[in-house]
Amino acid sequence: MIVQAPYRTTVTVIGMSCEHCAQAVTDELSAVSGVRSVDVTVSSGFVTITSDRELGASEISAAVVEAGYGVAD
Ligand SMILES: [Cu+2]
Repeated sequence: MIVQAPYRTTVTVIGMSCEHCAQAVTDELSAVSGVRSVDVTVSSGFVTITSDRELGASEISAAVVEAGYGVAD
């Protein structure tokens, strides 16, 4: 068995204004394979994703867009 420390990725999401937005982003990112948990701060837009594997910028962006928001460069 290989035990690996989880990866943590932080992105800034644009356009969230309330807890419903945060939930939508959390739900979409949680559906990405390997994602363990998602922590969203609506006021700053900071989203920290904890995952079992290294996540690609494009798949994170795709999930955020699917939720209806965008990722800051
Ligand atoms: Cu909202």
